[in-house]
Amino acid sequence: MSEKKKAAASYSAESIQVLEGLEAVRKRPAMYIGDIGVKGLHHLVYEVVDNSIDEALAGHCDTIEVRILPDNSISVKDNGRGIPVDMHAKEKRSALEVVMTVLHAGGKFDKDSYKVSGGLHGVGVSCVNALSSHMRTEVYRDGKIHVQEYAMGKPLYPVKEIGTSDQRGTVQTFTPDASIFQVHEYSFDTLSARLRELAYLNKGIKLTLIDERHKDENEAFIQEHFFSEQGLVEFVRYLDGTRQPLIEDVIHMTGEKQSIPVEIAMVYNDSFNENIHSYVNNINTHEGGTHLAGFRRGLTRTLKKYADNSGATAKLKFEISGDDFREGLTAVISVKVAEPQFEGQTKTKLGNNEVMGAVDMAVSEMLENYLEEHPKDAKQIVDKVILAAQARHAARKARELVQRKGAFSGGGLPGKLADCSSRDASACELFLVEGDSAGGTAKQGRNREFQAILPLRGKILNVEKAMQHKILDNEEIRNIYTALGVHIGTEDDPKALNLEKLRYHKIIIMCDADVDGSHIQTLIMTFFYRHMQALIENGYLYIATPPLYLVRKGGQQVYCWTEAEREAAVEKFKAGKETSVNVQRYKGLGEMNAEQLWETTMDPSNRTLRQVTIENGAEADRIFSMLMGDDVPPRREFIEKNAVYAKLDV
Ligand code: 0RA
Repeated sequence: MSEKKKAAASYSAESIQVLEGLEAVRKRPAMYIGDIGVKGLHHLVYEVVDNSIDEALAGHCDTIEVRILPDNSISVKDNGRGIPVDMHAKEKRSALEVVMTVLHAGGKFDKDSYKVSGGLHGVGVSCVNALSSHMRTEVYRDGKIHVQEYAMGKPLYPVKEIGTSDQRGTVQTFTPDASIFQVHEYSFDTLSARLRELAYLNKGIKLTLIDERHKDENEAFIQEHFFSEQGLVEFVRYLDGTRQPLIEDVIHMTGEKQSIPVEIAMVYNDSFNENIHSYVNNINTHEGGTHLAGFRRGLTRTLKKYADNSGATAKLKFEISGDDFREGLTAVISVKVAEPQFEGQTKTKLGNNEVMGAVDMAVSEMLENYLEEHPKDAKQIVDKVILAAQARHAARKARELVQRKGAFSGGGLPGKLADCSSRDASACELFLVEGDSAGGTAKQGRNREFQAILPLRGKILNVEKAMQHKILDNEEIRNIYTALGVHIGTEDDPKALNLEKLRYHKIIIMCDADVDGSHIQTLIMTFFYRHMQALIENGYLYIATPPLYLVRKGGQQVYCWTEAEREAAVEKFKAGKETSVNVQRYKGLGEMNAEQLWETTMDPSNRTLRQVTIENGAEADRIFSMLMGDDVPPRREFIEKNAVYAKLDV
């Protein structure tokens, strides 16, 4: 510490902390909440809800209600003990005011409670306050109601008593500062996916989401309730709802090793995918980490030992690999770590080394018991693992074939690829186009300097239902790999991607704006989601948005992307008169000529690309398995509800 800083610290640590809190957060919001876009906006809600979840985990609260108010303000109400409002001796102001205005002050009034929740960045409610143009906290405690309001984190008046009540709890209402955030509208689906996840991760808590912006046909606000009695067991059932289970029961394991609580629920299905979702202190660790590594180790070792002892592997001529034990596995792992170290690009990778051994030990012990007690399930699992190993063996041959064909050693790009001339991947775009005919139009319309075109024939393989070697047999999929320039993975890690070899940093799916096109778009997205997830996580995958209508009158014309735009264009052309306006509905890309396709859909200065992001891993997994699986009714329901080709921003 410098002399100057030391002096400042001894001068008055607290007051400096306050200044740092408010101003630093507003100056560099992204440092505290990740970003100032959609994610950051929603993160504010999670931060506030996390405080209520902590209160519930401490055993003092069982109901949390989140409201989206008509102006996109948020209100979070819980029935906990209420934030203390008494005077804080050292600070000479109310404890509530300290909690609301001092960075990281949240937990320090309650030394007994073991903080396990706490948002991704663990910044606390004062951070939300600093980033809100207005915030109001109401505390119901000891028969009284206290309130304080803030503007941009600064109290508007000292905490005051405004009445009496026999209720208990805290109500936090905040309006995100419109001058800080790039977006201002809350997504019901995003909030509901998170609350559902929280309900499963923390059984016994009643969570409600109410949207006061919209009413249903009975004039009631749209709302959804989330409550889980069995926690992770139900979570896994929900995730695997449209898959065919291999064993009847969900395997549930809870334990504590080295004071690290570990809970795991897992089930095997007849698919070929691995779906493991891991959480640390209720945070989804997308990038995995030591807890996941520990789980994999424990699972592999225990299943291998059981399979070897049962004699099932005696006749195999090759080793079973780790992946084989996870094919068709859906699992949720939840650990609670007192001082988590988050690493990785998006700070969602657990770094604490001690957690690896703890989870490994917990899994080994509990799974061994389970297998001994459930020999029928154990046999099903072992049979499946052996089948997976045999398929992997076959897949290796297919992979070697593809790699030998030279695609990965520099030459041999697919014949159907119309490549661009630039070799600067960061500037290059690859359009994956539905059908040869639209592919031809795109080739004519493109800027060949940086835009490459790969036409895809009809419906590409549904990877959700195909085994690995079938996937590599598929010509369209091989063409995608070779055009992109990435490897198919190694035997150790079949999904590993060598992104440094990627030839285009924008991969743009361009399909017809009709039901077939939406299906093809979803098939392609499923392929990327299951086999090239790193590419999505790096923000390289996009969807093109061709216009739905061309509205014409005389020499004038307007392209329209929505019904509202079409109506407005027709109105404008009519200008109150009874003249005829020509409206052309574009059903397919083929109805546009090269120039139109360029103008509306491909020209970077004019087009709209939708970036594919994974907002909620668990929800994305469920949606893909449902959309691409065998179970038709839920798929139809989802498509009807979401008009899937208009919006699938998973
Ligand atoms: C610290 C101490 C106590 C309550 C809370 C924090 C608390 C914080 C939040 C934030 C949202 N809802 C909350 N509910 C409670 C009270 C300690 C006591 O009464 O002894």
